[in-house]
Amino acid sequence: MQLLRTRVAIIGAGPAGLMLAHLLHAQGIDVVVLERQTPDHVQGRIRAGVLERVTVDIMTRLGLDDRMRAEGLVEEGFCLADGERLIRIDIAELTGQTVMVYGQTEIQRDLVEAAQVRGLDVRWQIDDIALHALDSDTPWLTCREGEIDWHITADFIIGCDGFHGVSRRAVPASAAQIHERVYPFAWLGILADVPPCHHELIYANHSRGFALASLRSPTRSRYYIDVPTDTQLADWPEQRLWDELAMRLGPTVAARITQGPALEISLAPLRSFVFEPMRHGRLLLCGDAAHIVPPTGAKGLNLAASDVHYAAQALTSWYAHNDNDGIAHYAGKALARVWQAQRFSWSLTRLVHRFPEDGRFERAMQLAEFNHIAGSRAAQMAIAENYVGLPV
Ligand code: FAS
Ligand code: PHB
Repeated sequence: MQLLRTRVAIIGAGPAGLMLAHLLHAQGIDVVVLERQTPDHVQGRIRAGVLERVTVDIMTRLGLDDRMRAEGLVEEGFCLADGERLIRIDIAELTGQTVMVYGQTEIQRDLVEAAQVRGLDVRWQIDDIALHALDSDTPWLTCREGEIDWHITADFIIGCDGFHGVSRRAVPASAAQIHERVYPFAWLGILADVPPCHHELIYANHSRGFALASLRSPTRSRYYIDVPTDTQLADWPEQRLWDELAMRLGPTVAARITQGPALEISLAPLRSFVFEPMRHGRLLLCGDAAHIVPPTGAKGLNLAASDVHYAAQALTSWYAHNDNDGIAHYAGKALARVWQAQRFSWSLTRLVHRFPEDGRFERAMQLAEFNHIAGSRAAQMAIAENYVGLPV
C-alpha cells in the first residue's frame, strides 16, 4: 500500500474536476485528481456546446481562453420554432450578455493540455475508489493504480465524478434527499462536418417532435431530435435522421440543411435530478455528481462551472484565512443556483417537447405560451436572463 497526503483529492477529471484542480493549483493548493478513464475516452465524449459567462470566466481566469476566443462562436440570440414560426430571443439586446458556442470536448482538451504543462497531479485509469472518514478532519480514500494500492489522505474530497460516480453514494442514505424526474424521451444527437443551417440555435416544437439545430463552428453542425427512451441507435440510420430533422425544422430551415456523414451519433436520456446535500462533512459534490438537467437549457456543463466557482472560493478562503464560512455555506449557495437552472431547463423542456401523455389542453397551453413569448418583451427577458445564466 502506497501512502499519499494531499490537501484536496478530486474524484473525476471531467470539466468540473479539472476546472477545480486548475483553480486550486493556481492558488498553490496541493491537489490530486483521480480519473477512472483514459484522457482520450473522457475527451471523446461529445456533450455540451453552449457556454455561459461563468464557464467563459473560469477559462479566462485560468488563462485558458485563447483557443475558445479564436475558435468559439459568440451567439447574440437563439430561436424558438413553433411549426413554421421562428421567435428570436435577442439575448444580447435583452440582457447585454451573449453565450459562447465552444464544445465541451474542446474545453476538456484545453484543461487536460494545460494540466500537463502546469504540472497538475492528474492520474488516469484509477480503479476501485472508496471514500472513508468523511466526518473527520482527515478523510481518506483508497484506490488502485495498475498494480499499486493507494491510501490517500486529504483535508477535503471533492466528488466531480458525474452521475454514475461513487462520491454521491458515500453520503449516508439517512442524510440524503433525492429529487428526480425522468422524461419519457431521449435526445438522439448527430455531429457532422457540414455548415450549420442557421447562425444561431433553433429549438423546434413540431407535431412530429422536438428538434434542435446547433453548431460547433462555421463548418461543423450538431443536431438533435427527441426519440422514445427505448430507441436503439440501429433504429436510426443516418439518412432517416437527416430526413426527420428536415421535417421537424420545417421547409424554410430545412432548405438550408447540409447533410453529411456523422462524426458521432449518440443517445442521451433526459432527466432532472438533484441530490442534497451537496456537502457531507469534508466531501463536497460538484457538477453531474450532484445534479442532472435535461440538456434543453444548455445548463449541465455551466452548472458544473458555477459549483466549481463556489467550491474554489470556499476552499481558497479556508486555506488562506482558516475561514470555514465558505465551506459551511457551499451547498446552500450552489443549490440555490442549481434549482434556478433546474426550473428553467424543466420549463423549456416542457415548452418544446410533445409529451406522450399530453392532450389537446396541454398543446393549447404550449401554443398560448409561444404566443405570449412572441408578443411579450418581459417573457423574452425572462427566458434570455436564464439562458445566458443567472449571476454567480
Ligand atoms: P462528467 O460526467 O463530465 O465527468 C465525470 C468524470 O468522472 C468522468 O470523466 C468519469 O469518467 C469520472 N468518473 C466517474 N466515476 C468515477 C470513479 N468511480 N472513479 C474515478 N472517476 C470516475 N450539458 C449541456 O450543457 N449540453 C448538452 O448538450 C449536454 N449533452 C450531454 C450528453 C450526455 C450523453 C451526457 C451524459 C451529458 C450531457 N450534458 C450536456 C451534460 C454534461 O455536459 C455534463 O453537465 C458535464 O459533463 C458535467 O461535467 P462533470 O460534472 O465534470 O461530469
Ligand atoms: C449542443 O450544441 O450540443 C447543445 C446546444 C444547446 C443545448 C443542448 C445541446 O440546449
